[in-house]
Amino acid sequence: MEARAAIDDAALEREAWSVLDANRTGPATVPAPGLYPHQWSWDSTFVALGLARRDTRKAGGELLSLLAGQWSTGMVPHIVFHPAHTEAYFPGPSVWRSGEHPAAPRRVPTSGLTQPPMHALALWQVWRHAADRDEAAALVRRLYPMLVAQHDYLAGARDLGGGGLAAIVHPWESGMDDSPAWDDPLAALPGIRYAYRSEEMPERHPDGHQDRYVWLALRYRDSGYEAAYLRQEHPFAVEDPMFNGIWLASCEALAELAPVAGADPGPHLEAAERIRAALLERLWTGGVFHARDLRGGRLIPVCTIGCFGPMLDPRLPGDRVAELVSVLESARFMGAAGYPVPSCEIRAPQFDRSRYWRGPSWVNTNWLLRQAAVLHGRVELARQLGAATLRLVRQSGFRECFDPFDGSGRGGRDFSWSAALTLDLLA
Ligand code: 9WN
Repeated sequence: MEARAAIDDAALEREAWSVLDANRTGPATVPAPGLYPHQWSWDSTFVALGLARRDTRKAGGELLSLLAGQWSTGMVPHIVFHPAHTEAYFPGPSVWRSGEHPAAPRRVPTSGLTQPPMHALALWQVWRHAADRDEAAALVRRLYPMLVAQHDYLAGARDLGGGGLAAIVHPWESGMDDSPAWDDPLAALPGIRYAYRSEEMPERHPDGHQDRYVWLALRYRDSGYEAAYLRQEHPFAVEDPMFNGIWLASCEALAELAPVAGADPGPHLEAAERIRAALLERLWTGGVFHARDLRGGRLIPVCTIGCFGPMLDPRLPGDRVAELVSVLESARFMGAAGYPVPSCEIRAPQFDRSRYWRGPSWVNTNWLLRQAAVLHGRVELARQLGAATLRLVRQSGFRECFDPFDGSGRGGRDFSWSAALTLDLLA
């Protein structure tokens, strides 16, 4: 295990800035040099959140650059490709072929999938913390209609279950790609023999899921990225509590931002209420929220970090918050991890301390849970989550994720959201 000498707050802050500076290409920040050389959607929202207290212009630039990739359907793509490195990541623009789709932007190549709608939540933080109120108000006015279009897209094109929640149509859309929550829906896909020769497939997912990921993306692309195809045929459709919890929190954020943009907050509060009711009705069981597999017609049993997403709802009833917190603090998650919060419940057979979303702790999900704890007045929980996250980056640097037992780093180095959210935690 690698461990660094103790580092004080000022030095940690300087290191975080130098990672973010090195990862900037123009107005956009890439998640990690080499590994992810483009702009990723939820990564950029975490970068904007980290920049929010210190540099409104850069935070706004990050969001604007990402939203330059928004489709006319309102869909915000999960990757906006950097023109200089188009094929440096697989699957690149030649796979997605966004340029051939009438709804995609003409000059900005993008993927055809989306990611958790953190954007309004990020803009709300930028607005709250901005020193220059006029500059921040101008930014809100510019971004507000784009975010309304994003939310309308989710409500209109992604309510595949008809119950008021948005469905993800690919594991990449969850941001938690190889989470064990998607194992069963992926296993149920028809026999897949795909297209791309093995040497074209980076060995990022040694379990063979990469074949299924690419197959699913190509099925959707070949439908013409059609909403009707998603409703009627697409074989992967899951209501994820993290995605929907974030969406709900972003609806609340849009309600806060609406008056700044001269708009009525009412519709956003109504949307939040609809999502809240649907989450409780469709995903709540056994004291937590579980993802619902719409094609398999059942709740997915494994409990992951995603099960706590609806805690981001400021109006989640107190008894539900209490039940969620007791699972979170138990030996299933924080209680048995030296470096919380593991991305999968420790006692699950699928738990793997070293593989991405199958066990390691992540700075962004820790930050989201800390945010939720603050919202619900759980002061001690918020303190613990903040301290544990800073301990991880102090010990192992701004890694992509961390072993939940010994805190050693995993995945990419100099990872942007780990650096950016550290800035927020230090503020
Ligand atoms: C696919 C960029 C992204 C994050 C995701 C993370 C990982 C990509 C991959 O990297 O996903 O989108 O290649 O595995 O799981 O959360 O947005 O950092």
